Amino acid sequence: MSHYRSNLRDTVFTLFEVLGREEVLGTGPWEDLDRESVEAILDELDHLARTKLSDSFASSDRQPPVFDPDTHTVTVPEAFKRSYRALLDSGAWQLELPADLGGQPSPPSLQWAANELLLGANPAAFLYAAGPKMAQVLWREGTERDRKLAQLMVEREWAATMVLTEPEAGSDVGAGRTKAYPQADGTWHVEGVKRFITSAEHDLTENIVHLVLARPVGVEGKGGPGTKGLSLFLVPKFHVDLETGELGERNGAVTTGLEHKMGIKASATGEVTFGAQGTPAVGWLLGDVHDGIAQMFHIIEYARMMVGTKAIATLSSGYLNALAYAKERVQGPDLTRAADKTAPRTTIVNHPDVRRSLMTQKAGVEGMRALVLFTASVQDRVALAASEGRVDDEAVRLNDLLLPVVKGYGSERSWVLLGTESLQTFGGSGYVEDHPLEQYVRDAKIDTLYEGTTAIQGQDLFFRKIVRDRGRALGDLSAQVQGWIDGGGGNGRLKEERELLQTALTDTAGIVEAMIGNAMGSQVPGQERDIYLVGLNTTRLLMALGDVVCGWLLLRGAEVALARLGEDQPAGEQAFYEGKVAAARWFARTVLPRLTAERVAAEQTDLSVMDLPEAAF
Ligand code: ST9
Ligand code: FAD
Repeated sequence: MSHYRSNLRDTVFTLFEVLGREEVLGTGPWEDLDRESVEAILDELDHLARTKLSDSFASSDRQPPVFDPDTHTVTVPEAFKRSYRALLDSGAWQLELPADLGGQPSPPSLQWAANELLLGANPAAFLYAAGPKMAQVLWREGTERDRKLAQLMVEREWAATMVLTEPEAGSDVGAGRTKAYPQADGTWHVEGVKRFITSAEHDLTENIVHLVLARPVGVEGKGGPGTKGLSLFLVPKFHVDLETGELGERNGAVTTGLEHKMGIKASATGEVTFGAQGTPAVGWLLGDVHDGIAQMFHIIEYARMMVGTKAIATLSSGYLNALAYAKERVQGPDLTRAADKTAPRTTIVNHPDVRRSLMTQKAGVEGMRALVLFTASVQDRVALAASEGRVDDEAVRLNDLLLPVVKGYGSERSWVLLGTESLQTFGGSGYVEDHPLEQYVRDAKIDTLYEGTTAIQGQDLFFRKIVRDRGRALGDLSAQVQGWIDGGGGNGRLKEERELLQTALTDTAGIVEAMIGNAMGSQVPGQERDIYLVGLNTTRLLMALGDVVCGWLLLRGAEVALARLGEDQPAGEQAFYEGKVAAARWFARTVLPRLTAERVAAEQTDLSVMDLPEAAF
């Protein structure tokens, strides 16, 4: 049986009953899609996820890809290759590509609903399959030459990597030292060592295109310090005849080591040396413009959404595995008969503490699924406007605001819930390889780290998405939440929850207010260190905002579910809607009240921890 347990019913509920996605189907670039066809696509991918795609999940963890240091090659296990093939053959990646690049355009809300299934079933396969999608960046940002490469990447299913990190440049990408030297023929020679590169080397595809950030040398006004001095170079593993697609000599971009990781072992993470093996690493400048960090951020934005979705997908399967186990595992008497040594033993799902844990998992994951799909629905607006030659500025800003929440909050909450609740539900059995939980916990830890750690997401949220945006997107989001609170839906049955959400919204606004006050205070000469007060609270704000958005979306779902509960329907549907209401109430009553304490902590933050000598830690 597959390790992967999906929850398509909740996805469909969120897409259509809560977020009204029919609105965008059958319109503009998506005129061929309707609810029925979208559900059929999801059904098919769900089947793939629970069969061929997930088949190699555990085996490729136990026998991961092997690196040969003599040939600098990586061999991927055969079972994994079959899963990868099935993923590509499904054509799921085409949903994300424009028609002129061989895609079958679809709304981002459908794409992310589909991606949850694929990422939950086999995240490493999804990562290797990034090539055709990354080709989009070449297609959008590139010259005719780059566009030819993009077409080859799609037609020939070449893989691609995003190459930023160096030993001295992790979060601080601008500290990168890799250089690029211009050549007389218009190409560049890239020189340097990059590390931690996902899909750096493997035998799944005939070619790999590396998208590399490096500092151009000898070009006036370019190549200065920091991220703005970086340019983006396309460096293929094998040289390519762009007219015929024929592969030439091996290029000088060579994998010189493979990491031995805690999790996601099927995904090969390598050190890549550019130009140090006697062969130059020849590349060319994307779009012939020196705009590297902005170009790379097109990929990073996608990848941050992807990492948050991956984390949540894993938690969802973790919860459903835990739920199934809790319904079968018999242990101990019912608490009401604890003193009676002859009392019958009960399944653990009947113990209050197990119920607390299961409902905490259910509410957490369903709230975060709604967060992902709500963000994707904002991306629907962005894409729809773009297809009409417009920019929906409000949607762009809101999406920008939500991305660090999806990535930062999504990964943190998912990993903690996976470990403290989903695995815990299994007792000692969760710790051994008989169940997927121990692998889930190892595999999901990376999500709080790559594509910018949680600290980076918190800073991005406050400094870039709130302060630099002058609070516009946050104001818009708050107004949407407030609008729902004031709307009074739910027929009086969500009154207490509305009040709890109101308090949580006010408390989160209080945290923002305290931080803005500190940021402004730091502008006063002599008070520069007040900016530390902000830095001490950026992660707190990230998590608080995530809680508010999830609470709001869960309650919107509960409002819909309450209306449906009055209708005549099959028992399974009745139970589903009851579960939606219960999860929303649980989240409102047990999670949201904590934000009052977070606000107090934010308001009471002082500089004492910054004044403390290092030796005192
Ligand atoms: C990694 C990969 O970890 C792990 C998984 C592998 C996944 C592979 C497969 C992925 C699938 C890909 C499919 C592709 C599909 C693509 C479809 C696309 C169509 N938003 O604040 P400043 C820019 S990889 C947008 O001064 P610092 C902006 O241009 C490693 N742009 O930064 C800005 O200029 P301006 C991941 C942003 O202080 C400029 O940067 N590593 C944003 O110089 C400078 O901004 C990391 O993520 C943003 N949020 O540098 C590094 N932020 O201001 C984490 C910045 O004029 N570190 N820009 O607009 C950071 O993010 C740092 O904050 C820093 C700081 C490097 C940006
Ligand atoms: P550091 O930046 O050294 O951070 C260490 C700690 O300090 C973290 O807790 C961090 O939050 C904190 N910190 C650092 N700076 C600040 C600050 N200014 N304020 C507050 N806290 C801070 N990179 C690629 O380019 N391409 C890839 O494909 C890729 N894949 C990866 C796959 C794996 C399995 C791994 C482990 C990493 C991968 N990375 C990749 C690199 C990844 O993006 C970085 O590891 C990540 O950005 C963090 O950098 P770092 O590891 O150097 O940590």
